[in-house]
Amino acid sequence: MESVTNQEISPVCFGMHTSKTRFYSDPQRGLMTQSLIKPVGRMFYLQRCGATLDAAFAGAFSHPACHTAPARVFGSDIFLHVSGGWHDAGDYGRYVVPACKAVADLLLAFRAAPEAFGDDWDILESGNGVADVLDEVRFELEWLIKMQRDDGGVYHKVTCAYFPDITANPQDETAELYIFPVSTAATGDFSAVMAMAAPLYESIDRTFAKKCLRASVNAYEFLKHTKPLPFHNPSGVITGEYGDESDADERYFAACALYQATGQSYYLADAAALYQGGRSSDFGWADMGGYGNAVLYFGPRACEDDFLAGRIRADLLSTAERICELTEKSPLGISITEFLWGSNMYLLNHTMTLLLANDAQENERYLSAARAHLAYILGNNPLGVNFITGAAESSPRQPHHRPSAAAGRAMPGMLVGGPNEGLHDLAAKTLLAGKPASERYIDSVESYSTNETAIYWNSVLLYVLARMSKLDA
Ligand code: G3I
Ligand code: 9MR
Ligand code: ZN
Repeated sequence: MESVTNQEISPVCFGMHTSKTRFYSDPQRGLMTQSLIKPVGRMFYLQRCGATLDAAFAGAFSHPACHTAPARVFGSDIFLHVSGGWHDAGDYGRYVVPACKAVADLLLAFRAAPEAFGDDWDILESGNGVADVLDEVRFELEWLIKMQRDDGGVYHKVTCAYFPDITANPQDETAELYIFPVSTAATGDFSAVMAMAAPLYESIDRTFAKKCLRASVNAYEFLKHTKPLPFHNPSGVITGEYGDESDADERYFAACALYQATGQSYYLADAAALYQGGRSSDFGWADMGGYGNAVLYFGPRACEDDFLAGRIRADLLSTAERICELTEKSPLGISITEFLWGSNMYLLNHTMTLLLANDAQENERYLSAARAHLAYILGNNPLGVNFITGAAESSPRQPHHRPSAAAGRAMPGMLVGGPNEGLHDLAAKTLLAGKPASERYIDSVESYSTNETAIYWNSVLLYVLARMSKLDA
């Protein structure tokens, strides 16, 4: 391993990043990781919807309150107030399922490495005595609560029917907003993250913590008497679908989180019945079983079902072993073998598994694979691209992200999706067809399937950065 000399490290937007991230020694790696936490965390603030983003905090990305009109419950004459939350990605949709993945990542990150999270992200709430990551998550939780019906079911998403022009600012998207039907995946995820949140906000605001727990239980009760309700876009609606044919993992996640929050054996029995073994160990927006495992196994409440805890542990360790084998065999030094839409997220989800496995049983092999994965994101990849905007000379400058396209500059601190072998957009089809899968990425505003950004990609990145900054400090 070569090391970067100090002369080779050039500060770009916010720190010591270089396209030569392929080679860096331990202290430099620690510093790099640390300096990325704030911009990557601030991205959530900059994605806020329904609130004025003041120039003092948001600079070029300031905007008046957007998407504040009441939204029509699809197919009805009922209008509801559901403002707030973060814009999902390069579009302005707000989708419950991926939002819950983002919240789960951020809450797990705070739980595992609270010292990595300051009250100094230069957001509206900075300096209020609460870690900014918790202020940010609360902003999302308040919106999520508005997406719940009185009967406990949670609407799948609120979006327009179409995407606006790529240079539309948030306040420019004024087409009618629709609230789409309740799905059981959204309801399960919602129940889970509300239960995760309740104990964390207990010492900050008891009333809010109680509200989260009530909302969680209400969603859970709805699930108990409701058969799977998968979501599909109605015809004529083209905004994100986030469809998921199986809600068993979301139900499991909710049972695990409610057991942690309440200690009631009723939820633990449900978790044991819903546990799906190795099939439920992932951390994708459609695969939330890994979060159930993490929440149940790592406490703080000890899992009273020793058998279940043992299976989760074995599952976690064997998944980590498999990830290590793939990493060690791979010419790219990473564990993913296919490059799907958002490949960078899949890679970081694996990194999260490695870090959790290391918590269950310390193993240098897991950490070394985790470091290799983060190094890939920071530039040690076939394209030599650092996939985080503003982080290095090689970072994306033309993300498929409307506020960036409107401002004429990339919002900093955003992880792009990365190589996608599927060639799902015209730029990719035209320019990348002859390339190997790992090089099917283009820094073009046109390429939504390789160069978009998303809250639930940033959230897992933030988890990894927070944990690695501690490990490499
Ligand atoms: O699950 C199948 C897998 O079984 C199969 O082997 C593989 C090969 O084709 O495809 C897998 O499905 C993929 C699916 O994601 C799950 O990974 C689809 O090909 C792929 O097209 C799909 O991409 C999703 C994309 O929306 C299009 O629906 C991305 O995961 C998702 O992150 C992305 O999300 C968009 C929102 O819709 C709108 N907002 C922006 C956001 C980010 O681009
Ligand atoms: O801009 C949209 C992006 O946010 C979505 O992730 C993507 C996939 O659903 O779709 C993008 O919108 C494109 C649409 O699907 C097809 N016409 C071109 C749009 C990009 O400007
Ligand atoms: Zn908005």
